[in-house]
Amino acid sequence: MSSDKILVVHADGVTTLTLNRPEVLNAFDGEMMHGLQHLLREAGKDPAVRAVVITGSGRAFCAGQDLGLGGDPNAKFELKADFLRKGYNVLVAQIRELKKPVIAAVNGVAAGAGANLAFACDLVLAADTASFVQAFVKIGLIPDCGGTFLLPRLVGMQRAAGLAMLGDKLDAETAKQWGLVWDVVPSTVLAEKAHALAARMAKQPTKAIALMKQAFNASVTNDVRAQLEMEAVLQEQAGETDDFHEGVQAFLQKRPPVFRGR
Ligand code: T3D
Repeated sequence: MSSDKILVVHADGVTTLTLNRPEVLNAFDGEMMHGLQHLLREAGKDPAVRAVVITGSGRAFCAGQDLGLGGDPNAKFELKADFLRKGYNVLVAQIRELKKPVIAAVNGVAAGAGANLAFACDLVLAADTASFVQAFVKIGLIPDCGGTFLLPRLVGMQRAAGLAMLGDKLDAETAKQWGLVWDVVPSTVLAEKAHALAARMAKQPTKAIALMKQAFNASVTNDVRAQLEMEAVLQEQAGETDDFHEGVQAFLQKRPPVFRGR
């Protein structure tokens, strides 16, 4: 599937997916949604891809769902549960379960599902000009795209409630202080820094990173004993990888490891 609504670049083991509907601040229509799902599936299958970056073109990261489909300001927006089941729910599960790191490079405003798409990623790198808005309340909706799951876990219930129920814009620095963002960089160098971060992660032991994601995902419902047991099982799997062998050899030989993601 190819579409100019998502630009794709492969370099240094990194696939960069750029949401490309700048005229509507990269809001999702059906084609962009299914295109992103398809490209994430492809990235998952390709062993040469060891990290993924999601970013936006123009001045926004993503303004969530396209509210203007059809262009008729009087049109009634029909909203059914299946829309989320087949759309954002699939997307969030794909990102959380992708056996590779996913970095959101948030280049501007991230609103509604666009904000929660970023928070679903493993690391969020934000431009100093970026902002985050749980815009749902302004149109009578609840946070979706994983927002009601992710926000309380990332920032605690008070801040999650404030963000969701007031819908105010949060600037990038505050988002970092609150734990929503890994780092904030000048907007002029965001793309370069995001690529460097992803390229670094693409050289990490990819299978171990996949197992970390599995363990982190499970930790939100496991008790400590279940989580300890999971660590034992997953560590055995990590121990069976070539990269573990390489890591130990490199340590003993006092040289940097060369991980191949196997
Ligand atoms: O079934 C379901 O659909 C459920 C799924 C829901 C998921 C959701 O994401 S719901 C939330 C949807 N998103 C929003 O409510 C955000 C709407 N946008 C805004 O609040 C503001 O645009 C921003 C805060 C993001 C940015 O504000 P600002 O002042 O920087 O830009 P602007 O002037 O509002 O927008 C620029 C253009 O983008 C404008 O078009 P124009 O006038 O230049 O022709 C605006 O209409 C368009 N745009 C922005 N967001 C959307 C959009 N067009 C369609 N859909 C959008 N979401």
